[in-house]
Amino acid sequence: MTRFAAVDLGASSGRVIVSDASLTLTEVHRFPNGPVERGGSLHWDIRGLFGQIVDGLRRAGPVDSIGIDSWAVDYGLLDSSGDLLGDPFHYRDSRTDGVMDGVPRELLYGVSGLQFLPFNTVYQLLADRRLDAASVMLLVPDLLTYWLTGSVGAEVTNASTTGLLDVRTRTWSSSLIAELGLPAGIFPEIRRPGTAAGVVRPGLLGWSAPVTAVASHDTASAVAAVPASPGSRFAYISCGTWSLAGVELASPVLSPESLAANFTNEAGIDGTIRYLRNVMGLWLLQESLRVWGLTNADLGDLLRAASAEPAFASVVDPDLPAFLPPGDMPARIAAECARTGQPVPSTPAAFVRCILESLALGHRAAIRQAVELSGQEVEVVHLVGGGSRNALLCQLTADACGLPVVAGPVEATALGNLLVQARTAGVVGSSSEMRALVASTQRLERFEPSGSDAAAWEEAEARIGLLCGR
Ligand code: LFR
Repeated sequence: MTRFAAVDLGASSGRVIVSDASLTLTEVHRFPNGPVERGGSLHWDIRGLFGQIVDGLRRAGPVDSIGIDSWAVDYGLLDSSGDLLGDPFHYRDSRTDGVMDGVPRELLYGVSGLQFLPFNTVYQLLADRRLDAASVMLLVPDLLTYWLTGSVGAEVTNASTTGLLDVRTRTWSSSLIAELGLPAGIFPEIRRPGTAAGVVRPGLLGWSAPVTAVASHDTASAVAAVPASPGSRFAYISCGTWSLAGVELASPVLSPESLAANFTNEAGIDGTIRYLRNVMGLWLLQESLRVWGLTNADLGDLLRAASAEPAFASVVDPDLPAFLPPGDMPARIAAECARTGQPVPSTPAAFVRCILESLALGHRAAIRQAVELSGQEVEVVHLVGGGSRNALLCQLTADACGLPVVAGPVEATALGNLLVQARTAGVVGSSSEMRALVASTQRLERFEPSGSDAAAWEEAEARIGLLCGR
C-alpha cells in the first residue's frame, strides 16, 4: 500500500497524519502551536515547529510521499547563505497596523483579486525592515519544505495569499512588485500542487521520501476535500480558527462591487478560484476559553448551556478589527455590546451564544454576497474543519443561511493534503473522485434549517449592519 504523510500546521496546533488511499487517518503526532512574544512582537517558533515535524515524520516511519500545508500569508526571509533572518512574524502582530491604508486598493485588487486584510504578505513586506539583507522570501510551508529538502520554491495556492500574484496568470506580478518598490529577486519560482518539491535530505529522518507540493494553503487543501457531489451547487465554510466562507469558481471576480465587499479570489487546485471572505471564526471562542481558563474539554458543557440561552440577546459584527489581536476577548465583546446598546452577556454561556450567533450571521452575509457577486446559486453549505464538531454552530448556520448544512469532515485540510499526494501517485483519479472518496469514507452530518425564525435573523443582521457595514 502506498502511504502518505500530511504535515498540517494550524494556528493552534500542528499534526502529522498518515494514510493510504483508503483515507483511514492515523494521527502519529500532535503538538501545540501559537504566537510567541519576542521583543514586543508576535512571532512563530518556526524552528520548534520544524523539530516537531521531524519528530512526527520519524514516528510515521517510511512513507511514499510527504505534503506540507499551513495557514497563509506568513513567511521567513533567507540571507544569501540560506540562513533564516529571524523568526517569521505572526499575522496577528501589530507591525502592519495602518500599512494597508497607504496602498490604493484598486492597484492591488485588479491584479491579485485578494481581499484586504491588514496582515496580507504584501503589507508585511512593506513593513519589513530586513529586506535589504534578504535573498529569498519563503512562505511557511515553503520554508519547512526547504529545511526538509534543500529545495526552494513558492507553492501557488499559498503564493496567491501574498497579494503579489497575478490571479489570472498565476505568476508573480512583476509590475506590482516593481510599483511597490519590493525586491523582485526574493520571490522564488512558482510550484503547482501535484509537482515535486524535492527529496528529504539524507540523514534527517533515517529514511527518505519525496516531498510533493500539495495545496499548501490550508484553506485550499480543505476546499479540495469538500465532499460535494458532482454538479451540486454548493458553498463551503472552512471553519477553524478562521471561517472561510464562499464558493468555488472557474475564474476570478475582480469587479468594483467585489472589491467593495472585500471578497477574495484565492488560487485553488486545478485552476479553481476560492471566492470567499474571511469571517473571524472560532478564534472568538478560543480566545474566550483561554481567558476563562477553560479548554476544549469544557466545550461540551458550555455548548449545552449556550443552547439553552435565549436567542439573539446580543450579537456583534464578528469581523471588527478590534477582535483580531490576542487578548481579553470577552471584555472586547462586552464593550461592543455596550457600545451598540445591547445587553452585555454576563455568563460564559451567554457569551458563547453571542459568539456563535454572530459567527452564523457572518457566514450568512459571506455566502449571500458570494452568490450575489459571482452569480453562482447555492443549494447546500458544506461546513468542514474543526467547527463541524460544533453542532450548535452548524444548526445556527443552517438557520441563518436558510440552507442545509452538511458538516464534516473535521480533518478536511489533512484529507486535501493527502488526496493531492494520492492523485499525484496515481492511486486516486480526478478532483471529483477525490471529493467522492471523502464523501464515502468520512463521517458527515446534515443540519436542516429550522425555518421558523427568518425574521429574527433579519432583525439581528440589521442590528449589526453586517451586509451594508463594509
Ligand atoms: C486559515 C488561514 C486563512 C488565512 C489565515 C491567515 O487557517 O489560512 O485562509 O486568511 O489563515 O493566514
